[in-house]
Formats: sequence, structure tokens, C-alpha cells
Amino acid sequence: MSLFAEENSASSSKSECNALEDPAWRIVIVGKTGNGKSSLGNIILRCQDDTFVIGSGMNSTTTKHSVKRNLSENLEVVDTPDPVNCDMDESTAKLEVTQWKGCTNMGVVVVIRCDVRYTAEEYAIYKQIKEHWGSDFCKHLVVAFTFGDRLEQDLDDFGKQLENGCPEVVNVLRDANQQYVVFDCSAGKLKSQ
Ligand SMILES: Nc1nc2c(ncn2[C@@H]2O[C@H](COP(=O)(O)OP(=O)(O)OP(=O)(O)O)[C@@H](O)[C@H]2O)c(=O)[nH]1
Ligand SMILES: [Mg+2]
Repeated sequence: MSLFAEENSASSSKSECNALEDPAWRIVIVGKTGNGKSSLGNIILRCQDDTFVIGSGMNSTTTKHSVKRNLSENLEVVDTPDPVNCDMDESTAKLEVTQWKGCTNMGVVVVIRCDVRYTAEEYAIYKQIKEHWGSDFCKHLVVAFTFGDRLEQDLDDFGKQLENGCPEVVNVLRDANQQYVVFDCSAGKLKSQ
């Protein structure tokens, strides 16, 4: 049995399909385009062959959500598009976000870059996803700050900066009950670990 599987994969064996029915957790990764959602998804899955496609150009790379599973850890990760930068109208965005949910334990990870300003546009994307998701969005919400390799201060100072930071980030952190993690998801990071 392979370690990774795609939901509804036609080539899954019976034992894989059984495992696919009931993951312990579904982790849904959301946020603005280019922030490192797909890169983080690969790291969470511990997948070295870029299971989620990572982008390098100016356009959004992930334009539809995709679900991958680490069978050995019984963990499912959903990589998602940025609905605003993928030019989805309101009803398409709502339908897309609705499809990210599953019927198992769910955690939502909102990905924010720690090395650039948090903009009003990015906050609007967050609020749109939150609204379309519904009332349980914040239940298991965690902030993942990516580009940690570009952080110019230590983690304590970064934490203090967040406390007194821009009000929009303060709001997101409040939604997440102050739970955040700083990641270095730079290319090749997983291979070097
Ligand atoms: N230095 C550095 N680069 C990163 C990090 N995370 C992601 N990147 C790079 O940022 C670029 C975009 O990463 P993706 O994972 O494709 O971003 P995304 O959020 O999935 O983007 P879309 O699919 O377009 O929404 C790629 O070149 C990654 O290698 C990080 O922590 N540090
Ligand atoms: Mg992506």
C-alpha cells in the first residue's frame, strides 16, 4: 500500500479505500495566492515529490481544491485556491469553499507570509472564506506563518510584533485563539530535513 492517496483515486486498493473513509483529521489549508499553501501541504504530508503542485510564476497555481492523504498517519490535507485571485464570483467561491469541508475532525490552517505586509486585500480574502465556511470556521483554526527563513528577528520578537501588529492580523490571531506556527517551506526544505 502506498503512503499517499488521492481521494476517489480509481487506482486505490480496497484496503486504501477503507482507510480513505475515515481519516483522523482533515486539515484544510487556506489563504492568499503565493503564500505557500501547497508547499505547506507537502510538508504536513511529509511528501517529498511535491504532491501538491508548487508555483513560481505570477498567476495562481492552485485553481481547484485537491485532497491528498497520508495513509500511515491517517491524515488528509486539502490544498485550496485563493477564490479572489482565481476570479471566482461570489456563488462559485461559496460552492468551492463548501467543498473543502469534510465530515471528520477538521482543522483550518490560514497561511500568511511573515516577511511581507498583511494587506487589506488579503484580509478580505480571509473574511470571504470565513463567511462562506460558516460558524465552525474558527473551531480549530491555526495561523501558519510561512517564509520563516526570511524572518529577520527571533521568534520572541516576532511574537511581540504580532501583539502590537496590524489590526487585521490581530483579528485573525484572535479567531485562531492565538495559535500560530512559523514555517520555513522554502524549496527543498523537506528533503534537507
Ligand atoms: N523562501 C520561501 N519560499 C517559500 C516558502 N513557502 C513557499 N515558498 C515559495 O513560494 C512560491 C509559492 O508557493 P506555493 O506553495 O505554490 O503557494 P500557494 O499559496 O500554493 O500559491 P497558489 O497555488 O498560487 O495559491 C514557491 O516558489 C515556493 O517555493 C517559504 O517558507 N520560504
Ligand atoms: Mg497552491
